[in-house]
Amino acid sequence: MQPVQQGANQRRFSCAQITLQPDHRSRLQARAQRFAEGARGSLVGKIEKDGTIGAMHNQNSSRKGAELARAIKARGHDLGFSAVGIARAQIGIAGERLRQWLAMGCHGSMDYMARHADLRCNPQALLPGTLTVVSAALDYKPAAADPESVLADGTLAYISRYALGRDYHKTVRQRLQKLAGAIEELAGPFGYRVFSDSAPVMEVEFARQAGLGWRGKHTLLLSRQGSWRFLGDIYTNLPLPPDEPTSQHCGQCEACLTACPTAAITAPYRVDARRCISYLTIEHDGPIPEPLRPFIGNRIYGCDDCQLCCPWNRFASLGDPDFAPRNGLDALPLAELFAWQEDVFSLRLAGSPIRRIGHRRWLRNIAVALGNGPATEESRRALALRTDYPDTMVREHVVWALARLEARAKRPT
Ligand code: B12
Ligand code: SF4
Ligand code: SF4
Repeated sequence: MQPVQQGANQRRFSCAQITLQPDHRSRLQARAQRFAEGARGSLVGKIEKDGTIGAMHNQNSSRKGAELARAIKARGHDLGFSAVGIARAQIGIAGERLRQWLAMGCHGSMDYMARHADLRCNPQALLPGTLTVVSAALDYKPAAADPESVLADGTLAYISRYALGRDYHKTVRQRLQKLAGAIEELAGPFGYRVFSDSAPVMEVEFARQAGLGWRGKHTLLLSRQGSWRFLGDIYTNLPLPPDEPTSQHCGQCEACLTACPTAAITAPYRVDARRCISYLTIEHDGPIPEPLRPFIGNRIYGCDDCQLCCPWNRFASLGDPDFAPRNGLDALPLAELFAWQEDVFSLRLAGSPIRRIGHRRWLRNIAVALGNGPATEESRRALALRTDYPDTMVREHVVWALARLEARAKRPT
């Protein structure tokens, strides 16, 4: 959900390496290999000339690799990750599918998805020497107001479950950094970099390959413990043995396709971001297309409908306490949130992922939700106070919302 950011939390591989020439790259790969071999005796892994990863050779190395992998998973669980698995740093057919998705324009205005497609498809281009991906999941289901009740009350704001508490980018990466530290204790110095929605990495695909779950028809990673999980990865030069992917358990179910308010899941395993409320309210910077506005309801930041309806989420556990709702964000009146001035917005949402969208998109989204809600005096008054707001886009949404409320008020009951 984020444009590329080069994190500072990498060791031994510097950001500059991303643009290195091939001869430098091969020297680095050789160095990465020496790290891996030196640190763990006879463990061996090899990047072939075409970028594919060679198999590990001797039995001794397989046994040591398996022991290390087990220890990494145990440390991951100690750190609060609900699942940790290992994948080879190769994305396979997912690369082709990503390109098809881009060719269809499904990324909308998320230019970074197209710009960094090559890096996303090729872990070794993002971080030379990468052999293995340690994929981890952190649960976020919060103890919050009942989502269905909030969605059904047009005077309240619905905020995605994932955004009610602390910004997960920070939590997940900090946790992965600790896991990397634990791996260093186990294996000695090694090359790595941690990511969680912070760079062009195919996080769902690696989680799937690493056996953390299967891909739901809504495209998210799904497991027997549901999908309320953030994902993160450690790219590493350690040649660890990959896990087996799990089998698919969506069966004949298509509940998420039916539940999606804007029909954004245009086929199983395909989300057209241009129609997705998550994209429209978070990623997209311009006006929200008018035909889609009525379907947004009171969702002012992201959307959970394709997960709320998923039968597997009945088995989800409560998530990490970092993601517990802050400032009552799970059920606040729209009119109250719409009245926040920019300084209040910044203050109340410090440390929240919501702050990333800025005050302007916040007002745009709430205007749409007020326009979709009941035509109360309170909502009309709240909108009327913003009719001379300096930003044209916000004003246009306010005018649209007032017209909707006017039309609704006139309609015979
Ligand atoms: C771009 C993006 C978005 C975009 C596009 C979503 C999308 N489905 O592509 C938008 C803004 C819409 C979005 C929304 C959300 N996102 Co988002 N998003 C990302 C991001 C940055 C990249 C995803 C990506 O690569 N998309 C490109 C397309 C091509 O990939 P894809 O849809 O997954 O398509 C693949 C498959 O469908 C497959 N495929 C195609 N055909 C077929 C056929 C078969 C048979 C099979 C098996 C597979 C298959 O091929 C494609 C390539 O592998 C990731 C973080 C990351 N770096 O990976 C987070 C991420 C996927 N998002 C996440 C979350 C939480 C969400 C939301 C739930 C947030 C919210 N509540 O509002 C929604 C859910 C919407 C949805 N149903 O996807 C989490 C998901 C965690 C999980 N359990 O999987 C991630 C992993 C972030 C994180 N670090 O935790 N997101
Ligand atoms: S997040 Fe909402 S709009 Fe996007 S695909 Fe899921 S249900 Fe549809
Ligand atoms: S709602 Fe059904 S089809 Fe969609 S992800 Fe869940 S189990 Fe799969």
